[in-house]
Amino acid sequence: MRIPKISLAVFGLCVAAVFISAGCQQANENQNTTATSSVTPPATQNLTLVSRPEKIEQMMKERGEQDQAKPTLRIISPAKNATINGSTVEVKLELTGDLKGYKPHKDPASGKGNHIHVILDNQPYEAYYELDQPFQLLNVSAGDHTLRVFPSRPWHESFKNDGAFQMVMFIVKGGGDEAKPTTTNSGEIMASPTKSAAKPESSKSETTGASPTPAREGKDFSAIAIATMGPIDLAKPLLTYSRPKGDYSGDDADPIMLDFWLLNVKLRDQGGDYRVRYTIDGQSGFLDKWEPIWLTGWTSGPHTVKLELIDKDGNVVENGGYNSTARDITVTKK
Ligand SMILES: [Cu+2]
Repeated sequence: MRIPKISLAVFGLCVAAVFISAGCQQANENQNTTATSSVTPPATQNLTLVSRPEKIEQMMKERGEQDQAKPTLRIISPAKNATINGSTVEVKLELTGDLKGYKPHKDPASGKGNHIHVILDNQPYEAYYELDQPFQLLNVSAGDHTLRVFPSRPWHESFKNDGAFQMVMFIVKGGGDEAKPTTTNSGEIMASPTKSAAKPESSKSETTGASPTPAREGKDFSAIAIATMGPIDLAKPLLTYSRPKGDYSGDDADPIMLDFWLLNVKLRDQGGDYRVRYTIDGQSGFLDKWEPIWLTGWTSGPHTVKLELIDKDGNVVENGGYNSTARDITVTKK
């Protein structure tokens, strides 16, 4: 079967690795590749790699130098290995480094702006926009936790310079009601109940502005995820899933960006052995460059996106279970 565009089925083949590693933006124009049948039934969805969207290129120009910034974060609270009594965890961050005008802030009119991605354990991130205002995690469950933070742009692409990413582990004594979700002080859900309870209704993510009710963001399989998670080894390779997450509609649904953070990892294009495997609705491809990709051609409805850090032997790199992360997203086409 001849197909004019790169399909997800093709991503699963080794040829995909060659042109993706060579730079997907340039290479995908003239690639006609023969797809063979696989175990998975043919997907009606035909995802194609596209270059950085023009509207983002335009935003970058308007932002001046700030996309060349090297923001560095420090987690002031919770302190490293802190023991917190009660279920409220205060998150305090200090942003320094070569900022070139980069400042987290949500524009009230557009609902967008620079922000920090804050990840509790291996849950989808929540956005922290105003660093001088409190950001609290409420109803955090008892036990060991990990907090990861890194600066992001209005279109959710992370800064990838040294020092941008920070992580601490902390312990909660006492803890909250495990039948209720962990939320931020503004009501966004950070983690679903670890004991079964009613699922909150899906709503808008911060992509589309302020949401009156907490966003679901695919956080309802956290009980399973937490059960299999171990401690992170800070010296070992670590992949942090960032995007996509939540609900996408209209212009935001085409294309959709995949983005992630790598710690202690060199991918192939930097002379390393590692690769990032992405699997969308069961169909896989490999990334050999640490940069976001944009995929177009999503069908309306729910999708599962998994990102995994893969070693030279093709295995997921073990680090507390954190190097294989799946998220449910929902796409609503116009
Ligand atoms: Cu974001």
